[in-house]
Amino acid sequence: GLEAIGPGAFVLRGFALAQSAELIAAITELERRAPFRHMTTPGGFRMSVALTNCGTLGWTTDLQGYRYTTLDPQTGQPWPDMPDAFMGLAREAAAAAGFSGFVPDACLINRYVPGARMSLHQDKNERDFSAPIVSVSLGMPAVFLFGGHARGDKAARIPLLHGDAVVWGGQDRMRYHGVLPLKDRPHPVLGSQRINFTFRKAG
Ligand code: MD3
Ligand code: FE
Repeated sequence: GLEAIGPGAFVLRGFALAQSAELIAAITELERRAPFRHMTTPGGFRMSVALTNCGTLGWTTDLQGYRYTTLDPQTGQPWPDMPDAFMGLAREAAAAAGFSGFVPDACLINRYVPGARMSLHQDKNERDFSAPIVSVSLGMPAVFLFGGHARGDKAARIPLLHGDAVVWGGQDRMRYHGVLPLKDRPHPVLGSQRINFTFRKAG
């Protein structure tokens, strides 16, 4: 089912369920080469979410700002290649929501533990805002905040569960969004964590 949450934003419930075991196995391999780490925001705060990346470009933050890099600043090595299965899943989700031809070059992987959150923000470090963004959630449930085009606009609360995919494009691409602090509702496979994949065309 395709659930519209905005004119260009769609939840695809359970879209990634059939591939969840494969995704989880791939993370184990990816984090060997690019471990999850807590980055620092330009304002000097440690993010409660731990992250890593795969694909040509990886999203990073430090005191100097937010940006995409081809090298992992922690290892000096290129970010791991994006597995074909990730690319396929992102392309299929985008196409199902009406965005055919999506070719992501960046996959940010966020890891939340109980209490971790993401405050309201816009994604604006990408070169081309005409491409959609695809996100896939695994593990513990989260409450996603879907706001408007101003930080103070009222935000809708959207539960995101293991296996759900969301596609955001068009006039919804620049909306403020965030994630409420995670509750501890352990998942049978992933335990007390939530993993979120965010696929973007960044370059
Ligand atoms: C809605 N991550 O890493 S992904 C992020 O669940 C981020 O980890 C969240 O926001 C997470 O930047 C949500 C989904 C997402 C990404 C981009 C959006 C939602 C969006 C752009 C516009 C509106
Ligand atoms: Fe975001």
